Amino acid sequence: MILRNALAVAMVFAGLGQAQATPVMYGDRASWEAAVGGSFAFESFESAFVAAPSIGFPSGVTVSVSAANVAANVSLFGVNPTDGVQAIQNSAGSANLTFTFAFASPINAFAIDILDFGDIQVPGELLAATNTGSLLDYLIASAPQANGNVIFFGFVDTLATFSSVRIRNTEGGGALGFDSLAFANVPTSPNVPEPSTLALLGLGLAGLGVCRRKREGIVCIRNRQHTPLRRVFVAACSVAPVLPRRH
Ligand SMILES: [Ca+2]
Ligand SMILES: [Ca+2]
Repeated sequence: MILRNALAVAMVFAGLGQAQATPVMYGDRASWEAAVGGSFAFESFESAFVAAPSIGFPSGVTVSVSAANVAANVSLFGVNPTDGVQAIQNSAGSANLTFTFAFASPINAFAIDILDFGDIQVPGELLAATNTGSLLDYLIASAPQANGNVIFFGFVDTLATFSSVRIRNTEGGGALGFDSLAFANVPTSPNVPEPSTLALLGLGLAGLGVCRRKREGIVCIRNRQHTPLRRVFVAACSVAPVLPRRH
């Protein structure tokens, strides 16, 4: 019983660490390239290909789209390449048009130019997610935007790798294109170090002690000013009692 509660408290601490692990976002390509140390793979979508729902490119990325096909594009509806003479696009205009960029091996850094989002003058959002959940419907931009606009979207996940990125347009109309994809798996030093499993267990036992004292009415954490650490203890106490008991 004690061990179960301790593990439950440790899980609360582990969850807290993950909640703090938000990827670092970059507002421009130069900053992103500096962050990854100038070493990254690059995909300009210049290779010859036939429009299809899913297409593999020479850099190792596979691009899939939720409606109709990924198509090559040379300046169509304001979708203008930002590198070379070709971009990829879909102009089906379907609701929740979603592009997925999948990688042959895990990465932790991603950057791309998004072309011509949100120019049909209706409300909408451009949202991003990683397959690991480190990004979950992250808001890149809101519609409306001007015809032919280019939005840079780049981030580095400092705590975990991922193998795909999904970009979704809720606007429900218009074309959407991409060019100048850059990606890398770079060494990172987390901003918030995660405690080791053993340390988590120790903290869990400490949290359990507080819970027991609280139940006995000696100390009531809720009546005190809540520092961040106390809030974790309170969260742990609220989790521990719901575990099944061994009789
Ligand atoms: Ca290109
Ligand atoms: Ca357009």
